[in-house]
Amino acid sequence: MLHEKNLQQIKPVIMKQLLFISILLLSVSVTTTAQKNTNERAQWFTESRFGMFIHWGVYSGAEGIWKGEKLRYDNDYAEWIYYRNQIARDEYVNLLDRFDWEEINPEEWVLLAKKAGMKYVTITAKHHDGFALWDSNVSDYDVAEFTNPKRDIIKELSEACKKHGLKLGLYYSHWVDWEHPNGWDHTREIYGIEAKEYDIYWQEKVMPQMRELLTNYGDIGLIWFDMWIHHSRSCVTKDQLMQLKSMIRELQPNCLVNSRLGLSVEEDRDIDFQTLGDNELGSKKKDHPWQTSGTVAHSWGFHALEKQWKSTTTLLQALINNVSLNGNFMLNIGPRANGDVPYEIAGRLKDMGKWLRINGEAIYGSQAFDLVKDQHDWGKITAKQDTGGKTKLYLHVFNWPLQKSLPVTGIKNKPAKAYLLADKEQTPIPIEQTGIMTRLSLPEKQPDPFVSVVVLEYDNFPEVENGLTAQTVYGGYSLLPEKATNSSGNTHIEKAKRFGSVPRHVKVTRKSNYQWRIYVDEPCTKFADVSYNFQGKIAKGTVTVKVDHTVIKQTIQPTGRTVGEPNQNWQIDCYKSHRIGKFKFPKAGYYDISLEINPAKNEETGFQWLWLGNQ
Ligand code: FHN
Repeated sequence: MLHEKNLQQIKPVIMKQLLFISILLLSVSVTTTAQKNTNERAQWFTESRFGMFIHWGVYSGAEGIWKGEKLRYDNDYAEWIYYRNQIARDEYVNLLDRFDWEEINPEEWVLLAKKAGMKYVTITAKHHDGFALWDSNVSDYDVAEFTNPKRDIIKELSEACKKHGLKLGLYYSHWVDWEHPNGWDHTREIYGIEAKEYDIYWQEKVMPQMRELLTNYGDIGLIWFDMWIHHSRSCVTKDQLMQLKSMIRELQPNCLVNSRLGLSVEEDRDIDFQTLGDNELGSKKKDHPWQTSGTVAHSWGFHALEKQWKSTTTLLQALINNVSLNGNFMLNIGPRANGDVPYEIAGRLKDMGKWLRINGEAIYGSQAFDLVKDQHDWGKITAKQDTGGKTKLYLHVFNWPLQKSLPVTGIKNKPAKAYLLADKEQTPIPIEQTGIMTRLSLPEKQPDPFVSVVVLEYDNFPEVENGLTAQTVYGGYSLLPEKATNSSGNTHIEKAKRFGSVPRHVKVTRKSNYQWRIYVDEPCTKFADVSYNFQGKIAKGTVTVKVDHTVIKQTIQPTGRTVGEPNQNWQIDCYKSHRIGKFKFPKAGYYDISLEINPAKNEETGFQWLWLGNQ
């Protein structure tokens, strides 16, 4: 995406697009270093990459339990307790008696965000329960009404953000509101609501409350709406959304708006960033800004019975994954009713901050590189390019290779320099460049307990060769049907089933061919194994592997069945690896590998993968 040569080729197209976009949007600009399709006002957002989400409100006092009963519904979103446990409006606010107002200090959350290396903070100004965390003149269902002296959490947080140099984001539940008599409550799926009734809620609560938030709290970095379905499937009309968006643009022209307003980035280019599903990490590179909001455990609001804590490594890998695909990560804290952030969350955030203090260069302002996602089995790559074209690639090594040799497949240029980002001396890491294989001899010890980062420096943007299956860290090639550059016959990939006990595969019912391209950096011999499932009783049909002029053909063998889950009568078709034979790769270079599966008539073979390995 940063490729200079590509940029030259597509310049006329880009110019046309630029003209079109700038007519549509006065604020759009594209530079060689910035992510494409990013509104000018969203530059800070893509630079920042890492933010804090705060779910805190009346529900924090319930801690996932109401009158001794655990939250109903296993998704365990503690902030849904009002709706799930069918609590009465006026009884719900009694939970505020549990709040320790002496202790509650939003500045602490901002300080934690700063320690964690986060650049913005987004708080639930109003969640689905309809309760406002600010002093609202629109509704008395607000924090000021229930505190003495009156508190205004949004004001306190906005001042703290300003003081410590973080951007402020406000979550506002516009679609769902369980408190207002005309708001959307999912029970209305049964009993319905007239459009004009719903508009009363919209005009008398949403619009004036949003006006308050946009007027009284200084610069707002972003408004985070939370309609997780497209507006066409909801009771909210496009006109209502446009009315709201226009007010934001009028009152705070620099404020970002996310796609959960109910409009996708594709349909309305004025939407600043796409919000993926809860905890849904990126799976492909996108040129517009996007973000995953994620939790450290499962619930967003504090839940006393929470058990599923993700490790710091998992959270860091989530952040890195997203940045490697041009995305952001906003990680949630669910403070308690005294403002405390649970240790399991605060501890992990501080660890992430420590990692970012050393490796932040590979995250902030970094973006996706040109190689396809999941090219390498050892980790992810992020990239940075300065205006002169000098480029740094950051190799985030998730698994430090035991044999200390790291293969990077697909880059034609030899880096000018390689070193560990954690190493202030920048001690050179030996590099061997053969064709499009960059091989690094890593130091014995992994420098970081979570994720170690190796920097590759190039004088110009490196030239990339895509379409290859990369060498795995232990020297083999995992040739999966989805990585084939060419295929014919049956190509549809069946998803893994039964919790992965039935792996991803292609159902082959007629003659089918798959082709891959690999690069071998030294002469070698590799064994070829094919994993398939065949439920016939006798050997029938053929599998043929071809490398250059060597062809090996084999009859398809029955693979039988196996037990997926012991003692549960759970039996599945067995996928077994079959050794096909040995292939020689006499010199360094590209090789095309092809596989033909020719099943017997009316008999199906499930093809999983072809493996070329050393043993
Ligand atoms: O229902 C909410 C949920 O409580 C939480 O706020 C999350 C955060 O992304 N959004 C909704 C579900 O997607």
